[in-house]
Amino acid sequence: MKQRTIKEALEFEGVGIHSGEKTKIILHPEKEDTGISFYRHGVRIPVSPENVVNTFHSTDLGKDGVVVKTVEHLLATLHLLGISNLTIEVQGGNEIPIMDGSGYFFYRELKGNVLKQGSDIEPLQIREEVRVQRGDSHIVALPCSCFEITYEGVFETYLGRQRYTFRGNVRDIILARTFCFEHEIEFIKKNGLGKGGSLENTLVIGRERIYNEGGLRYQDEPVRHKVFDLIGDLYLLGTSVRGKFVSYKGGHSLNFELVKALYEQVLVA
Ligand code: P76
Ligand code: ZN
Repeated sequence: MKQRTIKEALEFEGVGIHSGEKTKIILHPEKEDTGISFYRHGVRIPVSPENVVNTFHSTDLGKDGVVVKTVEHLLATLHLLGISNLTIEVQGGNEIPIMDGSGYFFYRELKGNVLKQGSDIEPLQIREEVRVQRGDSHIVALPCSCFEITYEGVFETYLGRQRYTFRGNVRDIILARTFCFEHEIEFIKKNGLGKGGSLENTLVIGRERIYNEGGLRYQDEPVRHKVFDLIGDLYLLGTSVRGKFVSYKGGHSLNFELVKALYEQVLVA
């Protein structure tokens, strides 16, 4: 697989879902073998499991006291496009703009701007089964030359049990928005999170109905979004991944446990 960057700098502006602050990000092309990093207040934060500082309701990176929150949706879009060399400058707030809650805006602007570079990059190949578990949640990674992700969720609402498998068609997940349950909002707000959350950027799910006008974009939109989140968290490894993944009720913390286990395998190899 060829390394990729973008043809020209691109900007996005919007609020952070958790901080509520307005932030501008500028994506800059980078040379081969640079990798992906965030850049804020003069500090470069390479995308790596070593720089993860939080996984509670978002995946946040940090280094030398500088933090960039909620990187997962942008990373998922970059992973899907195979963009491997890029600097993301973060101005104003410290959180990646949530846009409409999905990867759609990032994907729409980036898609026609991908630039293939000369050198190859080896995707990280799952070579043996890896399993992480916490309580009744688990994620299994299995060897496969494919990239396939299954997510199964059990929701305490009329949504019930949903299961979805992604087999590579970006259109099937790119519009899936982040979501929250009405009965969780108070707890989330008490933790100082979700300050930028609204019906413009989040699917708000009540016990009996969806609050957003227009309803769902896919009948199983929440599990499609969970697949999207896992694609983003896997890109913390810094390279595309090849394998089959099955997540049962996983979230960012368990995704990160898997990433650490895979990272250790790469380090010893
Ligand atoms: N999101 C995760 C995710 O997508 N990670 O990548 C998540 O845990 N969130 C994001 C949304 C937050 C809660 C935490 C949120 C959003 C909206 C509101 C509150 C919290 C609200 C509201 C509102 C309701 C009615 C009227 C007006 C505003 C998960 C999905 O994995
Ligand atoms: Zn998400």
